[in-house]
Formats: sequence, C-alpha cells, structure tokens
Amino acid sequence: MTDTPTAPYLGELLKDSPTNWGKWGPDDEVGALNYLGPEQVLAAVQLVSSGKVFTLQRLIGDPKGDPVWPGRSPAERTQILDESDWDEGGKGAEYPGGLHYADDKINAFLQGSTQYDALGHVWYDGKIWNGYDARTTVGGLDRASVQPIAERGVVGRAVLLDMARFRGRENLDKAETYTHEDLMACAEAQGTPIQKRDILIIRTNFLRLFFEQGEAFYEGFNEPGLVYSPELVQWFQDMEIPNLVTDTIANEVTFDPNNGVALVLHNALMRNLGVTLTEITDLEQLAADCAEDGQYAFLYVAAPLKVAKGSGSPVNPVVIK
Ligand code: UVW
Repeated sequence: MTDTPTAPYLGELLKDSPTNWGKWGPDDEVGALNYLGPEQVLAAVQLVSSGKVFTLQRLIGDPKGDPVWPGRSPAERTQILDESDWDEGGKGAEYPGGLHYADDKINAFLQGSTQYDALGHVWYDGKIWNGYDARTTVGGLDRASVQPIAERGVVGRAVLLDMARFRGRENLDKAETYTHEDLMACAEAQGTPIQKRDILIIRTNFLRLFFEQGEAFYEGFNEPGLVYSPELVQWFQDMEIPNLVTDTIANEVTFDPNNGVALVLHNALMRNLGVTLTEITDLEQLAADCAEDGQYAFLYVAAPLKVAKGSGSPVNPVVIK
C-alpha cells in the first residue's frame, strides 16, 4: 500500500467533522440504518411495477478470480463429500434407503466478496461507531458487529448512480474521483433526483479491469470513488443517507488525492455518521436495465449473514423494479 509520510492524522483531519454518536441512544449498533423505518419501506414498495428482479452479489469462487482488498485472499471452497465418496473404500456413510449427498465448506474473509461492513469495522483515536472503545474489537466485535445489521435487514428506496455511463465511459479509472455534486448531477441527468434517506448505489465498473488485467490490477492500487470534503460529509448528514453501495472493493478513492490519507470516508461516514458501507457489488445487469427502461429508483432489500462478533458479512442484495 502507498505510504504518504505527510498525510495528516485522521483525528486531526476530521476534528470538526459531524458525528451521530448518541443520536439513536447509547447502545445503538446500526447507525444511519435507523433512517429506514416502515414509512421508507412502504414508499420503496410503491416503486415495484414490472416485477423485474436483480441480484447484486458477485460470484464467490469465480473461475476468473475474486477481486479482494490487497492482503485479503479470495474464498477457498473445499469439497468434503461427493459421489466418489461412495466408491469402493470411500468415506461416504451408508444410510437406510441409499442416501448419498454432497457437502462442502468455505474458508473466506467476511469482507472477501460482496459484503456489508459492520459499523465497528474501522476506527481512529481508539473509538469506533457511537464512541465505543476500540478495545471492544479485540478477539471479535463486542459492539457494532455485523450481527445487529443482519438482524434488522436493510430495506428502502435505492437510486442507481451510473457514474461510468454519466461520464460516457466503459469504466472509471484508477484514482478517479467524484463528489456529492457529481452524484446529484448524475441523478438529474438520469431524471431521478436523489431524495432524503435514499440508499445510494454507485456504478464505476472499475472491477472490469480486475478481470481484464489479472494480478497487474493491484499494481499501484488506488480505486476510483467518492473523495472526502467537509461539504460531502455534511451532504450525507443532511440527506440522511443510510447506506452507500458501490461496485468497487472499498467504496471511495483509496488514497485521498488532497492529503494522501487512506479511506477517509470509511471513518467520516461509517465511524462518525453511522453510514453502512456495502462493497464489491455487481451492477452490470441492473445498470443495463436502468439505461433501457429509465427507472433508476427501486426497492432494495439486503440481509447480510448473522455472524456473531463479525466485522462484516457476505450478502446478495436484491433489487426489485
Ligand atoms: C477496509 O476497510 C480495509 O476494507 P473494506 O471496507 O473494503 O472491507
């Protein structure tokens, strides 16, 4: 990873940045997802008219490779039982009636595929979301793990912001940035302005380069994405954005071009405002459909897995039009 010796400390950079700590009580673990109540769910359901369904998860164990954050490895799936286990001398047990079955397991980073980050996933100054002590992460997240997010689920109106198409490109490039003003301009151009409490789904199609370039993709790793500014953070706060979903590995430009700091928005949005982040989605079919039918707002439903103490969880979000 790039190391910028002059990069300011996050605590200094974000010292005047807003927080939502305490807003939903001293025990809150789902943050801005509290903005999604029955009213938002019912309004989102009204957007369903054609019955078209899209799933946003990338394949786990893709023969072409699984894109992951540097230092993580893709999931390994191991076959434990298959028909060969009932060959002569095989380990398959004999069941009354002649049952045979297949079993397998995976060894995977919980953030190694399309995923929800727990709010306690990142921090600085020894404090995670809602001001909980970062020592609560030792040995597993005792506070703000992915479990409470999984227990409540995520349902609301989502808007696709197709930044690649808006910029007239197949994909955004390494280190390319965009701001909240670009998101609003994209939404206006698509004919669907962003509303308060919308789930934002941003398409860059950057991971196309992973499949095209293989390992070379990781050289000078610096993903495109949203870039920090106090105004952007305030916009997320004013718009009460509950959930930011993208098709990149980490949702924001990896190294802020203005100061060199890594993943500033993970901290300004997730740690401080309680915005849930969802990463590595596959938006290609949905984006093609939106370009065709012009419907950029729709019902979004996601339920990460209930992993006790987990700092994240795989998920297969569903969009219904
Ligand atoms: C890190 O926070 C390092 O990665 P991600 O949010 O992509 O899981």
